[in-house]
Amino acid sequence: MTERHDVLIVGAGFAGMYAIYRFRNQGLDVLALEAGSDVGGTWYWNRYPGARCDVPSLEYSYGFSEALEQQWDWPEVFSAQPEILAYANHVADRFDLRRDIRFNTRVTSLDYLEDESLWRMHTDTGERHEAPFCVMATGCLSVPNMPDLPGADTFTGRVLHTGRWPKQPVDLSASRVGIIGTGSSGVQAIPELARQSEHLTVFQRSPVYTVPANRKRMRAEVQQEFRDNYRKIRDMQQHSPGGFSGFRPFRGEQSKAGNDPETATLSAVPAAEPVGPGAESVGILDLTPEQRRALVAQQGLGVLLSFRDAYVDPEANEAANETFRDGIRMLVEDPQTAERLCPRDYGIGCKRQVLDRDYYDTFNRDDVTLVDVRETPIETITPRGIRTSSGEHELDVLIYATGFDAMTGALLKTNITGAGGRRLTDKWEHGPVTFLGLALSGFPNLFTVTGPGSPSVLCNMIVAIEQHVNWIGDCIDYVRGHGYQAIEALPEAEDEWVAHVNEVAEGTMYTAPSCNSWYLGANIPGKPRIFMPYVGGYPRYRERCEQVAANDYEGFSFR
Ligand code: N01
Repeated sequence: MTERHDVLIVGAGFAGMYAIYRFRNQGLDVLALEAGSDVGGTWYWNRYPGARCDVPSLEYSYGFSEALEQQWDWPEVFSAQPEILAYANHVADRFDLRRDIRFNTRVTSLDYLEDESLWRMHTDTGERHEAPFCVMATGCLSVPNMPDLPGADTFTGRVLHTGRWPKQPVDLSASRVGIIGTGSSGVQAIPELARQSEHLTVFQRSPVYTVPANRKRMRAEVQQEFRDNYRKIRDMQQHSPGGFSGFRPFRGEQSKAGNDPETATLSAVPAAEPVGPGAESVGILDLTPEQRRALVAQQGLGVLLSFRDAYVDPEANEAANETFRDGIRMLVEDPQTAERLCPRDYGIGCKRQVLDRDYYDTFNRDDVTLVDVRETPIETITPRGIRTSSGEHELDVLIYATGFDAMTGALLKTNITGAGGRRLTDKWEHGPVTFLGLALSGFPNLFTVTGPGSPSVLCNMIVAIEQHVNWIGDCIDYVRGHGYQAIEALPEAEDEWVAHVNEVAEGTMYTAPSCNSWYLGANIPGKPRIFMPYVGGYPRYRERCEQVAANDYEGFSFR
């Protein structure tokens, strides 16, 4: 039997949840399909020890409901995964979202029926649904990357991935644990795993530039000041490159938003910590190496993120990198381990900034071993552990913190076939092509929330999600209101947008030849090397979306 709806939504993370609320409120009959057994998306799947958000919770929260803003209490400035998931659950309860969600249901295919102007969906539970509109709220980091290591399936101990952490508590107290990967997930998990396990072995391929996270509890007066100013704060978010207001009530001042997306992200990172010396005016090259080291000794490694020249000038970047390495040498007692932890072949600003709690200190513990797999490569996984070129490391538990097939992974896995039988896998053979990261030519009435080509992961995700869902909701109303059956991005609009996305990324550290990040798809063998998010800043992007809508959806065709 086929169920018929107005809009099908794939995913019930923060994007899917808001889409249900928004579309329902405009009178549409919606159904969301979710592979997990409950809401929360990223925060549902990533339950590994130490998981927390790198955006302040008062900003990483929905702005669509004033009552919600006024009533939800955040326990910490940067909340941990359980709190964020509790918030998602509260939102689902409060707005009765679950009645329109089919859980434990994975979408296996989506086909566009041109004659009927309908999307037909099949699921792994054997259901069939149809709707004129389909919204992919599948998240940017939702398909875990499992590296293809020889012997991987011979390991007889327990295997876990940080992005698919079990719901039941994992007791590691008597376990020798190995972890592969030192990105954001690994860096957050490693100190906790060291505390929880008998022994931890860290298999590191690329060392990381990580800075201490803000660890402050939420003060009632801070939360209240946010509540009192929320409308202004939401407006400030709309004008900030990274979607952060930078509102700092505890200092009795409101910082102005940064000038580029990543530094805006970073400015949110040490927001409650001392920031660099007149960060806007002083370049790192204006300081002597001794002055730079003294600054790090006094203020911590995070201070190096506040030098804007380090993000655009290779010489300044290397000065920051070298000062960072000196900082690691100060923090890690064993000189050999310290050297192994020093990143050398890429610079600060190439990858998503990593935040930690006690990361470098963890390597001063006797029960933690660092294995540099560039120096001693992994030869094979064995039934008992991991054998590198220097010998076997016996393990009871092997954890992959090896990241995700980011931004395109979930969309390509869904088996989407558009008009004329064209498959998305073919359209994106050489990398993702979209108009505004929202729509695709050849795929009428299909929308992507925070898709490739939109600010997405370079922006406060909740701000980006709300903007996209609102735009899509308005667009659906426009199509229906004008009696059209379908809207579709024009190929030339798509080409022009993709060229612009590439142009603004050029010359930044993100696309430096030495940089190999998941932003570029470089973490997945064979994935085309394309810088996927839009780096031109959220306000510029938002204004372009608004202009398209105001001009009767220029760049789209209607049927
Ligand atoms: O994934 P990653 P992640 N052998 O791709 C290594 C968000 N996030 O899950 O760099 C050995 O960054 C790989 O090594 P290399 C955030 O946006 C946010 O950690 O490719 N190692 C790397 O060290 C983040 O950027 C938060 O050489 C292998 C690691 O695995 C994004 O998610 C918390 C390997 C993967 O790092 C992804 O972070 C967590 C192999 N075959 C995540 N394959 C917060 O909000 C891969 N690696 C704080």
